[in-house]
Amino acid sequence: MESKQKKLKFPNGFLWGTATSAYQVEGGITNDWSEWEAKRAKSKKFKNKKLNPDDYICGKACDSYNRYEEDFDLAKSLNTNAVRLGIEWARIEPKKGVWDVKEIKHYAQVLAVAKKRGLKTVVTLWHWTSPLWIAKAGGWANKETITRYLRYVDLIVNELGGNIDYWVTLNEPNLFTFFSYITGKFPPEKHNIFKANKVMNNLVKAHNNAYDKIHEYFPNAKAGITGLYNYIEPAHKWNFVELFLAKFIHKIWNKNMLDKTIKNSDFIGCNYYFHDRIVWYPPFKKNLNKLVHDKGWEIYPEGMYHILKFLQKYKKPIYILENGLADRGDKLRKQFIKDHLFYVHKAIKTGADVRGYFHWSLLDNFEWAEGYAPKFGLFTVDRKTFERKARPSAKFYGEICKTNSINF
Ligand code: GCO
Repeated sequence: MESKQKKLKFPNGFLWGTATSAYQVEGGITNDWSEWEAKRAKSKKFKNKKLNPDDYICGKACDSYNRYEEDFDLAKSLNTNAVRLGIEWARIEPKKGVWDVKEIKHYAQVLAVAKKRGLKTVVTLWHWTSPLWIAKAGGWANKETITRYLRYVDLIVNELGGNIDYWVTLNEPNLFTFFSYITGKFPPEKHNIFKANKVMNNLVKAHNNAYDKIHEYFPNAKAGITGLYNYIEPAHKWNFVELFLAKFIHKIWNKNMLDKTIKNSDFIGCNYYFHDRIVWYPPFKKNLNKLVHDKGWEIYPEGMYHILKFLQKYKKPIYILENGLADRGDKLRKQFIKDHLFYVHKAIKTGADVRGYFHWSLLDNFEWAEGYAPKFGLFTVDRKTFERKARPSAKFYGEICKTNSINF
């Protein structure tokens, strides 16, 4: 068997990293989500389910606000050369027009420490959460939020820009809009397609303007959005209704935002998690689910290849800024990483300009509405002591990063 193994090399200078977001790991943040979680925990529906509120309230998260040095050391121990992390707007501007100097200094320190460790920094400026005052004023449905966001971006550019290598203006605008304004799973729990459309348009404008702002100060900056790209296909290739539906959903989900922002993007950030096999009858998605992880999502590495081939058409460098799975027992993670990277490599070999892979996530963290149950981390985090421990797959990923290759 051994002798049949092939070494698949990645391009020189490929970025290997891990990804987190501010709210999911830092702890101690007051924003629209923290308020929503507190309210939800008191609701009848929640109480009836007899769930433990502590599992659904972000609270101290992984305490990365205080433990970022340790976290960068963990990232380094995996031989990564880059790290994706977030800045929390609610910390920087807790009240309208009031900049928190202490927090700005904090992030300056965080970024300086990452750079000192030799890590390229990929920084997300907005990862779904907003300061309370923004949410109270209507959030992203209010076009004023664009101006306010741009003021925040302006501040970050001025104060922290020197240590930001890659700018991610927005994380997954598509999923945010869908869950917050259509299905109502996320705050502000709206079900309004018109509002959703407005929100999407405002996010597009916010990105396009933020891009210009970043480049005003740093003409050579690399800025983009990271989107959630699903591999969408008809369940039966000969079924025209399914074919049409799959195309339609692909257009709305994967294409629309990209088409409106690609001119103002130095790269495409790609988060890949999902395969959607479309059937013509509701609920429209019917996957074969031969292999699923703890969250019940299908593991479909081949979809990575199809998505990268789709993104290739936009002729921009691509960075995979998220890919991962919930796997408490760490039974599937190694194979998951290896298989997905096989398809990343295949896409590169056939012309896709993929320049980096960031595994979601460095740590077990707060998985939004699902709380702390899903375990996405290469490292576990003790919920009481915050002690971090490597899962076996961490070492495996570390070898890949070290050798810039996978054995297949
Ligand atoms: C997303 C978010 C992350 C999630 C991760 C796992 O892609 O949904 O960017 O915050 O935690 O994807 O679901």
